[in-house]
Amino acid sequence: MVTLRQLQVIEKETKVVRKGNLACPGCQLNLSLRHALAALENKAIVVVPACCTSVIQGLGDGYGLNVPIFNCAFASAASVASGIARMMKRRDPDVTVVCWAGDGGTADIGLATVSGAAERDEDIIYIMYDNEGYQNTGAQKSGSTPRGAKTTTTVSGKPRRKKSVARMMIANDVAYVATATAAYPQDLFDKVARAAKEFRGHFRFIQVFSPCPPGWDADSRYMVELGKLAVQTGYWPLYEYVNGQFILSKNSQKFRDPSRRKPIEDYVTLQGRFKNVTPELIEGLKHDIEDEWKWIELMIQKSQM
Ligand SMILES: Cc1ncc(C[n+]2csc(CCOP(=O)(O)OP(=O)(O)O)c2C)c(N)n1
Ligand code: SF4
Ligand SMILES: [Mg+2]
Repeated sequence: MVTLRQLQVIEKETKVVRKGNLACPGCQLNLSLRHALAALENKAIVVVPACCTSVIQGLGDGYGLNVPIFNCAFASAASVASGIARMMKRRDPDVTVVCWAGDGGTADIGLATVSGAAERDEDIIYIMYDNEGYQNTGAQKSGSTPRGAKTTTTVSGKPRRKKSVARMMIANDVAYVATATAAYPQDLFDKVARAAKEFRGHFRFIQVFSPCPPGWDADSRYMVELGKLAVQTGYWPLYEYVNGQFILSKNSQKFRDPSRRKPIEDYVTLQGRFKNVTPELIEGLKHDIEDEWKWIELMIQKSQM
């Protein structure tokens, strides 16, 4: 695993994400971008549909990100990235083509093209940063919003569970699938580096949990803590799916034992989006976490067969 010191040096050298860009204070998408793109050694082309990243990148020639960026319409992102990857294979095969899209752009609006690119095994890394809502347009619900969370379109709390795109990708049996979060930067960096180096030539999917202060009605000072609590409560398990094998990541291993998980209340009480929602919804959220871990146990068992 990369050390924190090494990561700091790499980020300083690559300078992929510039300081003073347009991200809100505490934005974990901004940190996710920094740690993930640093792993690509300035050899990436990034395809970005409409989302907060297209604001962070800046206007005109861009000043927030130091990478070539192609902005495209929402639903086309994975197709556009596929086309660029096929062209780059001839022109400069060292370049990694990344599709960097939000959860709304991935779980909902762009799902058809993501699914198509996965099935065709296109040579791209698809990174879905997951801030659990359409945050750029004022915190509407997305398919990836969790049960219980209030958004401007679910004012009493979302009544249904979060859609898992990572699980859909595993069901598609793509070469590399992982979950990550900026709160564990070394793990995030290593997963992107691994996807880029070991699985070049194939479709790779990484879902990066990215807390968002305004969208979650939470204080920016708690953002890294929320990323850690998401892992420590079992809400956001970190894993990889590699060549058909499911691997629970080091930072999530001890939470296989439910008694070692922190209570979900520690996580939800730091966020206004879960305030004053019914106890049934919070119970439902706990049930969703248990259900996710039952699936993880099945995946581990299957991998050991
Ligand atoms: C086809 C289309 N529909 C709607 C919009 C308006 N729009 C721009 S950004 C955005 C939110 C995107 O949400 P997500 O993909 O989760 O990214 P986030 O804003 O959370 O970073 C929406 C709905 C658009 N630009 N194009
Ligand atoms: S709205 Fe959320 S995701 Fe978007 S820039 Fe602000 S903190 Fe980041
Ligand atoms: Mg979003």
